[in-house]
Amino acid sequence: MKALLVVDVQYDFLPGGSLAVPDGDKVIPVINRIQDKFDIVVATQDWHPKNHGSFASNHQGKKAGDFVKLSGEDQILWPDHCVQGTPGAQIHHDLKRKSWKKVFQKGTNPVVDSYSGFYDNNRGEDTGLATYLKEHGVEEVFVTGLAADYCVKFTVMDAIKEGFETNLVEDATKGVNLSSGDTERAFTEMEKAGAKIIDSSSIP
Ligand code: VGL
Ligand code: ZN
Repeated sequence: MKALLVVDVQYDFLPGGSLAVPDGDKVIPVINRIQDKFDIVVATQDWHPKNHGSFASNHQGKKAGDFVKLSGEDQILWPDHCVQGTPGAQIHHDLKRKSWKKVFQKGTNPVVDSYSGFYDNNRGEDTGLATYLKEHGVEEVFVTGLAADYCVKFTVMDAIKEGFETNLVEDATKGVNLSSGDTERAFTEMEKAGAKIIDSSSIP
């Protein structure tokens, strides 16, 4: 069984959003075009409480891009984004969601960030995604969505660790590129870890 994972295609990560990924909206038609090719489609949703420790606004004198220690780990600070229940946290309405089986929310613990759709950054909390996919007989995953250099990369890395044959659909992801070249470096890292980087046109 093959599953398509749609990572964090939410208004705050799209042009006009608070943590906009340049050209992030370009992934939407690609995802819509390929999703019928999969046995299962699931999505992730960044879903933070307002007091989340990854928000610069929750640290006196800090701004987005600065670092703090959060539960003992280095944490880069972001603008407020994907606050539970706000319009920016919604998944973009142009995505065709009728066949989606489940949306896995992450980032709900205020003291730990959670880039991966599987586990939080300390690997303490589990969203249930790995168990869900295994229970449904999934052996191979195709990862799409935002952002290539954060949540998509971490999701790909955990998918590999969980034993899934893992593909990154290159034309269905875009990166934030806080530092120029971050997305290219993320692609190299994912490939080295064992992911296959593919174009959507090669999906049978
Ligand atoms: C993401 C930064 C903070 C992402 C989520 O979806 O890539 N990036 N939270
Ligand atoms: Zn976030």
